[in-house]
Amino acid sequence: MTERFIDADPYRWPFDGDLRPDNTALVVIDMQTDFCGLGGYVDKMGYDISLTRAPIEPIRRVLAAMRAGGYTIIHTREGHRPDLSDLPENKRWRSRQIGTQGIGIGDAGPCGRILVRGEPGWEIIPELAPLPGELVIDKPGKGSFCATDLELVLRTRGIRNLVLTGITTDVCVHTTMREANDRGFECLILSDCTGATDAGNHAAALKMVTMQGGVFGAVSDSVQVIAAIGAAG
Ligand code: C5J
Repeated sequence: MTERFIDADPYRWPFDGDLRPDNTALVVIDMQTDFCGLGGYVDKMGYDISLTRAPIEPIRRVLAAMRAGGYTIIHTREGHRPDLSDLPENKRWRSRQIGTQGIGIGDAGPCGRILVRGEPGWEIIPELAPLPGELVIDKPGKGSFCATDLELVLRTRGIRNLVLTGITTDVCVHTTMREANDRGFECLILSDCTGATDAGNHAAALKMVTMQGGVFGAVSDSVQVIAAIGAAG
């Protein structure tokens, strides 16, 4: 095996240098209007969407490079069935406590019903739209493995390494990274390809990964990934 590594903290990733297009996937988490667009859920809660928009351009570059390299690309979307049968009552209640009073997940907002499948706000932003044939995982929760077929898809394709990008660093990206790590996947999170609703939470979430020799994997960025696998677009 020819070893290939990406410079990362706290170790060169992946741990054994077994980085190939057929065992590695790029996961782009929840780059939906509801999390980074004007009038979407994060905007409606009163958070600064420039923080969740910051990763768009770096993700676009990594996406282009990994598409060109023949890597598997996986997009995720957080959202609920229109009848809200998969929306836990406590999740809905909590979402109504912040921002425009009384309006939360499942309710009508400027981008349609918040985090409801098929609504404009739930769509992936056009800049990062999936190409035909790319995998899209719809998930009702924060983690990408809970109540989805993501693990089955990864095991079926022989994918072992996951490069994690998207929003938000401290919520859906971190939950997914932890779920993946516990299932034995080798994970890399990219600092400039992720963003949170709070800059301190973003930094803390990245730091957590680096503890204990890389307790959930390793941290790198778009420049290092593109340097290791080759640029495109
Ligand atoms: C949140 C997400 N923050 N995609 N969702 O509710 O991180």
